[in-house]
Amino acid sequence: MHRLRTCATRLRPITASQTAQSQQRPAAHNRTLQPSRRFTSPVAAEPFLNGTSSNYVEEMYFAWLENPKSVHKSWDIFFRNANAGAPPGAAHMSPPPLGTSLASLTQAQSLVGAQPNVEKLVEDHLAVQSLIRAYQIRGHHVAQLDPLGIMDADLDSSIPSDIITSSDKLGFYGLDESDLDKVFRLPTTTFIGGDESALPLREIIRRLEMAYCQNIGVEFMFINDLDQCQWIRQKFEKPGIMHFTLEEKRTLLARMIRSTRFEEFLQKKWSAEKRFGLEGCESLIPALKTVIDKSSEKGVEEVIMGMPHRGRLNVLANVIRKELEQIFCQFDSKLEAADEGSGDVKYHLGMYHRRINRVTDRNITLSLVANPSHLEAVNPVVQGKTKADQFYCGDNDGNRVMSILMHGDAAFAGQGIVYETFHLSDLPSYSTHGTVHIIVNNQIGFTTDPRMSRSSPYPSDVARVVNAPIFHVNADDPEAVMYVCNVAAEWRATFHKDVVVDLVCYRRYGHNEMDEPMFTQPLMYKQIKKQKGVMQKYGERLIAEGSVTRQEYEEEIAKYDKICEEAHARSKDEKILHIKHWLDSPWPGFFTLDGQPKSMSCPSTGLSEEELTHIGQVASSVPVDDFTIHGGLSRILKGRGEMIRNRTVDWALGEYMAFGSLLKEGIHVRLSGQDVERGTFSHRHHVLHDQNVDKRICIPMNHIDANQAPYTVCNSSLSEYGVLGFELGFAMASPNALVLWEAQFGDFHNTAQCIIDQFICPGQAKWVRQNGIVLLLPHGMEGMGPEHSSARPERFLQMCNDDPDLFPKITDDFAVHQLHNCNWIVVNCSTPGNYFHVLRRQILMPFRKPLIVFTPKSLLRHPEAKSNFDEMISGTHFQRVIPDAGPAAQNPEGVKRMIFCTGKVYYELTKERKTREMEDSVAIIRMEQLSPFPFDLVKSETEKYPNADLVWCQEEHKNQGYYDYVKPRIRTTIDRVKPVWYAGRDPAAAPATGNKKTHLSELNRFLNTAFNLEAFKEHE
Ligand SMILES: Cc1ncc(C[n+]2csc(CCOP(=O)(O)OP(=O)(O)O)c2C)c(N)n1
Ligand SMILES: [Mg+2]
Repeated sequence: MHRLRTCATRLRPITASQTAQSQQRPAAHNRTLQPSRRFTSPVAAEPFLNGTSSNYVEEMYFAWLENPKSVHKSWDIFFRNANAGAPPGAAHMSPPPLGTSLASLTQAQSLVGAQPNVEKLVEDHLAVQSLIRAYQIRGHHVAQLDPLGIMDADLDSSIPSDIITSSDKLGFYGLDESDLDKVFRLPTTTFIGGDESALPLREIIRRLEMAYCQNIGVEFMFINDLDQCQWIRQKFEKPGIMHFTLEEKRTLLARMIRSTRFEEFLQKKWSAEKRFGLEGCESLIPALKTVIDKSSEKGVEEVIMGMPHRGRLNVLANVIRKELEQIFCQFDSKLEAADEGSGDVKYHLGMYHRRINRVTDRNITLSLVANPSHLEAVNPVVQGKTKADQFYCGDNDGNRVMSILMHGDAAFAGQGIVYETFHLSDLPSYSTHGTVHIIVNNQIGFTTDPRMSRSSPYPSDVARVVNAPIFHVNADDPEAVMYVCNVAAEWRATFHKDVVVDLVCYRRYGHNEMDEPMFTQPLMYKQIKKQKGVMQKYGERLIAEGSVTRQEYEEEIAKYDKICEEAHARSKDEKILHIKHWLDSPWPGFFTLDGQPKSMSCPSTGLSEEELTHIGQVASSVPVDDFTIHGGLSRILKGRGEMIRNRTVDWALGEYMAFGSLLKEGIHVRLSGQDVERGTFSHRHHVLHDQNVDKRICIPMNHIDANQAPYTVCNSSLSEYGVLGFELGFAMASPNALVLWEAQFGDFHNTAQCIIDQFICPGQAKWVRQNGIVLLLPHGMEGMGPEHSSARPERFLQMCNDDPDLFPKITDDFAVHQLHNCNWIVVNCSTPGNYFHVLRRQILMPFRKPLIVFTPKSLLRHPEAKSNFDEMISGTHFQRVIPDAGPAAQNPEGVKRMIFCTGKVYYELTKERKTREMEDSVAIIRMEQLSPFPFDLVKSETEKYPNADLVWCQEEHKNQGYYDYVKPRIRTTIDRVKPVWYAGRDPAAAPATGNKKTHLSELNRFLNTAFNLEAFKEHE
């Protein structure tokens, strides 16, 4: 309706003869054109000049303005009537429905002169335009997508009423069989005419069917961009567009042969092994290769892929070109692993390979990212790695590096991470400038029918949220598959946006080869048993059309079978599995040739006084001219300046010093997460906003040194699973970057639990791949209630691999060795200086480990939580344990109690100790690094105070926090000669009380216990 009015008003002002009165008429009357035909379908209920046809009418109108003879006479009359002041509802009148009064008919006739057929002509043209549009929107619903011919890919067997499947359906448009041979002018929103601007209706319908209702179903009309829609239309509508050269057909057949015979070879040799075969979707291999060939032709040099189990071995063999013997030897159970790693090769390990693309003769690097069995979890990781590779090679538009993601139909529809990843696709700091998605849509998920596993018509509907075009294709038509894959790659190269290829196929066997599919899908599998394989069908088709001879076809098969046999023979010689050959992201130059760290020491993480001062000055200034910052921020920067002059730092400055110095040393720093630019707690302010100029920003961190590495700080979408996965992928690409993800509050990390459990914690053990990602998790009991209190230290600590019962051998380089052997590092720093050191250590260490940091909230502004430059200058280090430095340490023999603690509670403890005047009798020792556990330092501390009992104090509840982790380790350290008493909150289900008063009384209670030297006497 809105479009109609716009169109009608546009028609009017151009008319010179128009009267003022007629210009005002639209407001006075309801001038909407009413359709006089009545249909039941909602589409038909649209008015005559709806959004669909107004383009066409406008086009006609402008042509008529230039030359009234250039348009059909009917349009000439229509526009003359409109310009003469006929209201839009009357300039053209449709033939009246039955029962309309003669009077209205007479009125209509008087407006158009004595040419009643003209109205029919106009109406018929509009009807044809609607019909064309109906095919563009809904043609895919009737496309022949299912190779088995039993399912409807959209889960709906009904045929849209505006798609012409028989001539009686023409009535929907007010047309009939007699109109089929009439010639109609084609609107500019279609390309079916080729060089013709008009076609007979019969031919129009035929061409629409060819374009939209064969083995390809194109879903794109939801895209809001006209150019993009036009681009797709011309790719599918132009007559004869799906033409392949002989060479292309033969290559396609050869690829189909490799894909098919590879699976058959495995089936023959290892019939009792699970391999999640690709049978039923062998087209995946030529599909992928087509996307890669076309992208390589367009300039892409690196493709990063992520995929699930199905067809993985085939992709490794035939797309990435992993040596076949390396794959076959995985089936040998006697194989030994030469290096660490759980040998989780076949379905999970990644791969990296650089080779020449034979079609384009250009170099191409292909990698497949290692993935857990958690379906779709790898998606954001692939995107992050792709973004990093683009970033490091200065590929700002994704012209050189791209990603391809493969999916199963059930997982794509069911897993929320798919949606989260799509939502990163167009964000400046997360976009990889278009991903090609390929769904292996075998119309089943394990044993579940799609009608029970998704509520959307297609598995691909989630992609519509980002306006990605979706090409459904019958995977038993290899040429159609190749065609859409070419278009998908071209789409990405042209628009740098995501695109989906939905390969509608079937699964010849069960979920794996051991599984009986007939239990649950009897009819489907009866049909599958009858189904001829796609290689055979395509081979026969090419033989029939004379593109290959039968002999050539058979020779090609024999050739590949021989390659497999020979590789199999060679694979028997492989005795040792080098998991390191299965790395998706090698870090050249970072390790020795045997993959070991180049040293086993970590230099000082301190900085010179000048560097500290310089970075501090940048942090407290606005390094660009004419930039107005907020008054509140001016005060903050002034305060920072003051601190720097006093040689001190607070939390934000400590972080600044770490980031700034690493940047200066050429290390890229990337901080990502929700609202990280300012900081959730408004303490960071890494991005300054000009208060007078919209969107003008300044990032002082990028003004530290002329030769510094760039700093990326980016507010993320409101996602944890997606964004953490992305940053993990980013960190995977290079060891020379500090990549940090900050949770808004630490408790939100559990939304990304899958990334933590499946990738971060065990990544190195499973996939021999190190990763130095940093998680910043705001944590602490501030009386704010159960939400936002706990980052769940207990969970991270429970997953640490250090043995609680074994006291390790203490050597000079114990601390580095321990770091080298751990699966991740968990710290809770109590000072900005120590936070600064631990961040710098992350990069100065000769290897990479994930770092989990419980970060404070109230300490961000705590007057005592400051560090002096002396704690940060050259020669200083991260302190794993901060011993007591007060009166207790001066006279350790007299100390009655040692309190071990970590993080913020330290400040509550020291305050209480002071109030109680117990500084001589109680030593408070901070454990800054919880894991790997500082056995050596805990030992020396406990030995220092021989007469003291030993308490672990935490503000968290007893079943949470650190107690369960530290207690057995402290006991092991002291040979179990003393108990480790507990002072803290009682066990609880929720992480914190919601009542401020209860919070404080709990605090008082446990501080009481901590300082009551008699508290544990009765238990002794
Ligand atoms: C997150 C997650 N949940 C459940 C599973 C168990 N699972 C493995 S395969 C599978 C079915 C997958 O179906 P689909 O995505 O259609 O892939 P297909 O096996 O059909 O190729 C399921 C449920 C899993 N691997 N990951
Ligand atoms: Mg499936």
